[in-house]
Amino acid sequence: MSQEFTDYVITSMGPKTSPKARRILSSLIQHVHDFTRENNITVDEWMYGVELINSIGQISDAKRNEGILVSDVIGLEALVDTLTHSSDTADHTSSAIVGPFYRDGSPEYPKGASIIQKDVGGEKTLVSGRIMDTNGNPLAGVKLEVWHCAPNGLYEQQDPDQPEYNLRGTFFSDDDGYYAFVGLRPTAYPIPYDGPAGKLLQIMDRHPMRPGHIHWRVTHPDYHSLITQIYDRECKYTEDDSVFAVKEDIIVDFVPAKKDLAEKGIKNELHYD
Ligand code: MBD
Ligand code: FE
Repeated sequence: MSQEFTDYVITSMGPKTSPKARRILSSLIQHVHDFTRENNITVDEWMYGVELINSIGQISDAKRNEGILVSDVIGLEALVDTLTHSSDTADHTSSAIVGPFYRDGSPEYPKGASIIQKDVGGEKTLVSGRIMDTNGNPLAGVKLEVWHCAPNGLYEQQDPDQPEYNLRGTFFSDDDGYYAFVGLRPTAYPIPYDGPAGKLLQIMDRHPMRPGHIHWRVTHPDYHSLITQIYDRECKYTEDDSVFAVKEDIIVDFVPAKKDLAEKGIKNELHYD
């Protein structure tokens, strides 16, 4: 069926459709029809796609957002993240994708506290720095939520052996904009690959590894928020991320901890403003 059929489908939308819905759905229908014609999609191939989409819904729950994961392995979340910020004028820390494992409501800790609720191995690391506006003025009372996975490659909600909200925390910057917390030096890990995202990776002959990373959500009622990640420069997957989310200015350098910290069992420090 030709473009005439596609136009007929698009113009079937009624007058109550909002302009935005009309624009986006027209474009979606156009692209999906073009894709289908270009690839001569058969009933069997279409059904394969339908089953893939259905399986994403089957496996997604609070522990596992497979819709995000499937987006991630085809670079869609990375593309949307970059597009969202493409017209930003102020010079700010780059954003990064939120990923499938954010949880609201992590415990609030005082400055410098540890988010490690249970020994799960790994190297203790002090992360500290200053939160500033885009003119370099320190910002007080900024809410900072951080989360990372355990060295076994699992976020707390995926792992029955970790306490609730392990390796997650909420902090507020102090009067001079400083924040600090103790976590683990993040390690490379495979994204879950036993579901539809894993199946796509397998079809594309790709590995599931992500570089060691810490997620950040930085918010304040009077400012634009920032969702980002940091990546360890020494991790080999920082050059080859399965979800295409690394940006140069959010690659960081962990340094060996100073003596007073080392005596308290802290191995590394990360200074990050
Ligand atoms: C993750 O931990 C992650 O951060 C992203 C973006 C995708 C999959 C797993
Ligand atoms: Fe992650």
